Amino acid sequence: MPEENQSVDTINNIPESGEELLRKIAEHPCYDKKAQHKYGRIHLAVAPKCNIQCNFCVREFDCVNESRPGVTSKVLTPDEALEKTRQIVADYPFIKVVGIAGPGDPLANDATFETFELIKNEFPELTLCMSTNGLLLPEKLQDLIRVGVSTLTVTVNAIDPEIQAKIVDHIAYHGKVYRGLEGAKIQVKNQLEGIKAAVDAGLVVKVNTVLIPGINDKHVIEIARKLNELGVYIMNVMPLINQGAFADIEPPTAEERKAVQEACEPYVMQMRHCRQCRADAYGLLAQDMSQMSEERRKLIKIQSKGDIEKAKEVLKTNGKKES
Ligand code: CLF
Ligand code: SF4
Repeated sequence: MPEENQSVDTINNIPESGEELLRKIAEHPCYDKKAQHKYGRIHLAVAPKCNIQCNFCVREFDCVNESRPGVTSKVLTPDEALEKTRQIVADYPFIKVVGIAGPGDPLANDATFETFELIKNEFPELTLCMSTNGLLLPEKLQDLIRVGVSTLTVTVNAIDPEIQAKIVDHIAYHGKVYRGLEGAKIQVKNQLEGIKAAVDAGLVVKVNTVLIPGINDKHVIEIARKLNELGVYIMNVMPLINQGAFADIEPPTAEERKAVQEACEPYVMQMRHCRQCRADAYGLLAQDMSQMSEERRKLIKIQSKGDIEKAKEVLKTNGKKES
């Protein structure tokens, strides 16, 4: 079994490829393990509301399905998010991906679409990325395509509604609250339909699965088989961080998680370098600059600018040699 997920140049199952999509994947730090040391992402925390209640979620913190549990990101308006993007992309040109990953569910917040539209108009070359619990995916997919999202993460913790009902307490859907199995059936159906439609539309889909011992650990392999059928590009098996109603469940060990990833690998490529970022993280995955001192950030800024100057010099010299 390979130790780490493959890189874009060894993968052929890109749905609706094309040069532009290949470039986006090769520059996406979450989708291509080789890109993680070269390219960064900025997360814009514009989406505070959520429409479901996972049993491991404590609402005052960021969404646990994509972000690091136990941290709270400051919510921005779409205009503030655009301004932040302007500043950060100018200072750190290695940032190629703009993601919205919470603090709640991005599809449950109109600000998500407004923000993507602002970013797409000003920075058409950046990759737009989003993560969701998938409940609203079938009905919002066209809007996501319209605003230019090309890489999408859906959290799928179970495809069997009986298991899903143990993980999500209730959902709020079209003005009504559905509990237990009833809610789980709606969510699983929408997640799977939404993923299929997203893949068919040419988005590159990643699935996050929170590994919860005693609840879905034996079931994750069935999820992986289904993802293969649906054409999902990559799967990220994340360890449970026990909080909320699941505070008493022991999280999986590193070995247990590795064994699950190896069992899933034949069906869908595995992501093994996730950092469980904050909903307001930016920089390289291993170097969240939202948590750095001003001095350290300045140093990275100088280095990035220096790299650009050096690259320009090289290009000039090469040009002279050729002429
Ligand atoms: Fe952000 Fe997520 Fe897009 Fe990456 S993060 S929305 S796919 S740009 Fe990446 Fe962070 Fe892991 Fe997410 S390391 S938590 S997988
Ligand atoms: Fe919490 Fe995220 Fe689940 Fe919503 S989808 S309840 S924010 S973990």
